Amino acid sequence: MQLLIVIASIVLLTLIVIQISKLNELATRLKGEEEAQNDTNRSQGNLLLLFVVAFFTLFIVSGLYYKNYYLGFGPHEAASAHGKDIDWLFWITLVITGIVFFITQFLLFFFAWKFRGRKGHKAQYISHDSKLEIIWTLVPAITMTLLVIGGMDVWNKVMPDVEDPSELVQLEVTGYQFAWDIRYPGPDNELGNKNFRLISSSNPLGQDWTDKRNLDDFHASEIVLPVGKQVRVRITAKDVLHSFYLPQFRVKMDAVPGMPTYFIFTPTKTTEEYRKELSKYPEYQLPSDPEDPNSPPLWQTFNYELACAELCGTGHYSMRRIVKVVSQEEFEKWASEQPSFFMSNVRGTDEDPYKGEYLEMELKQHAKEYKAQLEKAIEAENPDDKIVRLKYVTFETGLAKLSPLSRYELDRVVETLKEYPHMKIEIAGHTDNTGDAEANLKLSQQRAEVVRSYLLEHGIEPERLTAKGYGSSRPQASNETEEGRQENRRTEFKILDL
Ligand SMILES: [Cu+2]
Repeated sequence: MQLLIVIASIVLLTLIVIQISKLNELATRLKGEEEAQNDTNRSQGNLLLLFVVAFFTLFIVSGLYYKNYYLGFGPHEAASAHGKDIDWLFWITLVITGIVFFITQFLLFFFAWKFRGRKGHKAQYISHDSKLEIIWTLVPAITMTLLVIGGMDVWNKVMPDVEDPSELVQLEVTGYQFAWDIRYPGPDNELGNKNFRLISSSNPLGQDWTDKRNLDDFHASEIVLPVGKQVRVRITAKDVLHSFYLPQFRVKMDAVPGMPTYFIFTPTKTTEEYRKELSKYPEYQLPSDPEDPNSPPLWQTFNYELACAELCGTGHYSMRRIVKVVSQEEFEKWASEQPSFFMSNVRGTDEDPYKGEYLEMELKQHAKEYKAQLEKAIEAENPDDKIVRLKYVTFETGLAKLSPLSRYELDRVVETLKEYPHMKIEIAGHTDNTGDAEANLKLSQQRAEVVRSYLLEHGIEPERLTAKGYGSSRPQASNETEEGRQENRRTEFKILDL
């Protein structure tokens, strides 16, 4: 239907033009050729003059009308440290080219009017003028040079050499059709190596798990940044060219497959501060949903955003992500809550190269748990609370044989007993209620003895250690569920004397 209307309009317009030209021909024949030509020239000249005046007026009026939507104006002052320099560069370029634009456009239309064809006026031709040539080559060349030098200066602020990248907040973004993968380096602040050959459905970025720096890296669904801190963004792509664009921070960089790029910037305004600034302008008091007058105003729903500035395919529009700028404390809290990709997706699977051994961060975590229990047990008044559970001491199924990884936890006990030379403990073995009670009792006694032997071998005096098996007589949880039974199969020690 729409196409039909367009075609019909074009046909009609053509007919009108043909009719008018026929009319003109008729008028010319009536009036005499020369006079008619003069009339046309005058009216055409006047129309051109009118056009340039209307054009400039609308140009200026619309510019003023929409000023609070522009980047670099009103509420949209740059939200990054270097952004002011970029805005300044834009402004100075706009002013210089703007002046030239106004003068040349005005003269173009003015001359068309002034030198229109008139009776008794003849055209003059200047075929060559070296002086003019020199002037219009030199002036733009000098202006361009000055602008480029200014631009280089700003460029160097966005691409500085950083000697110690660990001082920076780092993150990596990988563009693909049609989304971004966002990776943070985790507590070690170092991004681990990647290899495209390792990319799989369970390893979307191809992280090399043998590089230990990868183990604490986490993937995020949005970009969160602390205010006032230098941020270094590493930018890559998996398939085609994308472009990482953060308009409010005045940073934009192409994401090139196979060739990581980066930039550095410092956010200077939190999301909340930006919203507050917007709330001062009537344009942002309007409801965010035009259909619903009760929806929150635009300023309240504002978010910094990441867009892809490369037309990378049909789903290009969906490459939008929210960017949040928060205080340093909020950032640290958020970062500490993000689970490592390796630990939550790869640990314990066939792709885990550390299967059957503890990672350094796990050992740290286990030591922390042990220490917290020990402190509590030492301070406890009630003798029944003076118990430390040896969570990471395990046995082979049905046997009184320590699993190899148990030594870490047992070494902690050795250390404790050396630190408190008068401490006496009772090592207690417990089982769940599956199987024969008698056998359970025996097994738990044997297991407690095995732990005792380990401690003896490591130089602890025998009179400080007793071993006792309780079988299934002291469950800590219900024996109905697997989790409960697991909870009940345990080894602990009780502090008898300090
Ligand atoms: Cu894209």
